[in-house]
Amino acid sequence: MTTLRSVSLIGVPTDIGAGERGASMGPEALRVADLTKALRSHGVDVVDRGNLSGPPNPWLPPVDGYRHLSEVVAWNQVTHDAIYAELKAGRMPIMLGGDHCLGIGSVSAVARHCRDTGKKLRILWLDAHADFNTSKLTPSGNVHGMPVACLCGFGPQELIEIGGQVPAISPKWVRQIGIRSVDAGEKRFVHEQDLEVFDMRYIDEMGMRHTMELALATLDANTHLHVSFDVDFLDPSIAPGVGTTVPGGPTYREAHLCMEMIANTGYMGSLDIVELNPALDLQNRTAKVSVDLIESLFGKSTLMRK
Ligand code: 5AB
Ligand code: MN
Ligand code: MN
Ligand code: MN
Repeated sequence: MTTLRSVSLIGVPTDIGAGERGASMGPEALRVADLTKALRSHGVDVVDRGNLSGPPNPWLPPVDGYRHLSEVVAWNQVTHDAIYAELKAGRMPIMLGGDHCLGIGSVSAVARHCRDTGKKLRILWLDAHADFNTSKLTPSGNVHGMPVACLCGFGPQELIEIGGQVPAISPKWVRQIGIRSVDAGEKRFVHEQDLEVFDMRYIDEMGMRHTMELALATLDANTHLHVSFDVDFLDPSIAPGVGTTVPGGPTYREAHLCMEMIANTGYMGSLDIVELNPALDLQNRTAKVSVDLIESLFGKSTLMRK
């Protein structure tokens, strides 16, 4: 396995792009659920860099299709800078969100690092939602519903240029898994841009194993694999602590297999854990299940595997 075994945890305590308050407490909930200890138990060298800081959430209505745009830009800028610095230092960044608008800063930093090093980028977007809205399409104005579109160059200039090149990524590099809630206009745009989506219908029919085989196909030793794990990917029965629950998500077993198959590639180079909302959780259950799944991402398995 070539997975980097030196990890830096970066907390980004904000809910600036969300439609519900509370994701700002996500980083601390993951720490309370003993993320560092869990990773160390798998031989990972872990440094917790603490939390980034940025503007408070003014909790205002959207303006021209975006809620809190200038604050969203500020948080994503510091996120980009921190993640880019870790990658440059040869460490694997794990971003502890925070809401999913932070995927803009995180993935644009990873894309920049891939340009620097001549690596191919593959992004796994584990989510109930496609996060492919624009200011014209969004039903909410919440930027956590827009990061994939922004990364592909569809969004406000100050947000799409954070990684230094527009677009930061191509839709061809993205595989979305677990999708089961896409808005009407967003749906058309997903098709127009030809995003590769393994929705729940696909997973129901073909199974998680086949889904992951396809999502992880054509990777090679020169690939940087980024995993953007929106905790609402999981079925709400095992992950109630999220602001935007959608029934009918992957079960505990399916999610485990998904993570194990990612681990087996050995190519994961960066990870986001986002949208965990402790204010809606039950005794930190969602943080605990997230830590459990992250352990699988780092190679936890019952038996030795060939
Ligand atoms: B998440 C919705 N599509 O745009 C919108 O949790 C929800 O990062 C977005 O995936 C959910 O407001 C964003 C209705
Ligand atoms: Mn999301
Ligand atoms: Mn989501
Ligand atoms: Mn959400």
